[in-house]
Amino acid sequence: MLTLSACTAATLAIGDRPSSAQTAEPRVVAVVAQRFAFEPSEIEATVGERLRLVITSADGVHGVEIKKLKIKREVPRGGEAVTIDFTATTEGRFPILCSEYCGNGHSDMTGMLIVRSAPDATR
Ligand SMILES: [Cu+2]
Repeated sequence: MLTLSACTAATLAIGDRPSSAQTAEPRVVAVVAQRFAFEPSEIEATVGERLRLVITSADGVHGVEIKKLKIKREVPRGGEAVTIDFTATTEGRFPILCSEYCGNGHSDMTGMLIVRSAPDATR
């Protein structure tokens, strides 16, 4: 009887330990779109990392487009958040564009997603 309860306790202790590596939530990056910039304008990630962009507009309608990742979403006026989940699978630099015409500076409204290779130390 004593042996059994000790064993159960040990099992529970291991089970309670969070396995952060496998069940990690995506890293949340809050992005504000406004005429005529994204803030932050650069988003850094490592290959394999899950990201959740939570994008709000500080003024009118904007859009978020990352062509190479086939991401294109409208960001409505009024501050309603648009959530985009994705995994950074490829190393490189991915331009972020505003996909909704928002005024004279629209074409200057760009950002950059920078995906770096994962350091060996984390493997
Ligand atoms: Cu815009």
